[in-house]
Amino acid sequence: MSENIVNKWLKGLEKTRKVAFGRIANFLGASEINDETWEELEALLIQADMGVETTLAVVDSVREEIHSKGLTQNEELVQALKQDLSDRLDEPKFPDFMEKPTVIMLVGVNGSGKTTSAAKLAYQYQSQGKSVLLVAADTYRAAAIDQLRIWADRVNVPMVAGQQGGDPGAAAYDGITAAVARKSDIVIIDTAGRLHTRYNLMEEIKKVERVSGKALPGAPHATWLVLDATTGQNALQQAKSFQKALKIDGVILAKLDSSAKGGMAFAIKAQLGLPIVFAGLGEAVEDLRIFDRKSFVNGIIES
Ligand SMILES: Nc1nc2c(ncn2[C@@H]2O[C@H](COP(=O)(O)OP(=O)(O)O)[C@@H](O)[C@H]2O)c(=O)[nH]1
Ligand SMILES: [Mg+2]
Repeated sequence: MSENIVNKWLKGLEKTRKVAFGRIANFLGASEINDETWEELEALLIQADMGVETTLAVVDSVREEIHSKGLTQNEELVQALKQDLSDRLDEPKFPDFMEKPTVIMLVGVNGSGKTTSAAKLAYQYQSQGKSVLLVAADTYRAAAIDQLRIWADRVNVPMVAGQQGGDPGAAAYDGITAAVARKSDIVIIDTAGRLHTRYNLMEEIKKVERVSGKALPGAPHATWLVLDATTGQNALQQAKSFQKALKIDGVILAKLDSSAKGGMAFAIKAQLGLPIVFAGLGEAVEDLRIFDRKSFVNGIIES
């Protein structure tokens, strides 16, 4: 992996490392391994928004590893912890699809990072030599359509937008139909995160999902939930309600660079059973990266 990418992860995870996990390396480096070590480790992992269940499992398994191997050096503890944490996350894999066009739908609450991530994804797939079409299905606010248009122009990708105030399902339908006609490889649908009070967000998004399948059987081929990493454990509650309504295939963890709560990555896997496909490590278009567990763990724990 190039030094540039390693640095991006280190920089992007600076807050999580400094506020939470960094202190783990510090106190491990300073003390003998004893009962207090485990209690302190437990407290720090919970503060890092890892979730209680995952924290207890991590502490138990690292303690077991240390005892069974008779490890006494703190450096060995750090390595055992890193290995355990890494094993709890999925192997990185660029999400490639066979279907043409492949329809990817992004969902999530308002402000989580959907529109920005849609543009960054367009950039990623385009960099892989794929032709991409962006669809603005957040039709409730003119500003939402304009925001995606600015990004589409910036990454030089065509965009299909619904009518402002129109039906988001119709926007998805038109977008997919246009992509079929243009022989695009990838369609990325940006959806709304908050709707006018008389609509129900989940019902509306379910409709976008259903209508996509009418435009192209099998679509959407992937539905990714965009979560704001700064919201920590709260994001998991949101995720559960999206999972109840839709078939979610993975998570885009946006704003990791603004967050000190990166520990939630472990809770996403453990509590939701979802892989993290991409991570947002900054605001620039190239700052969306495949979620790489090794870089992630090295980024949160200094050694
Ligand atoms: N630092 C940082 N900011 C992000 C990231 N992703 C999104 N944002 C910012 O979060 C805000 C909301 O993003 P937006 O895409 O409009 O969210 P949406 O309402 O879900 O569409 C914007 O100001 C984005 O620039 C990220 O990975 N890092
Ligand atoms: Mg948006």
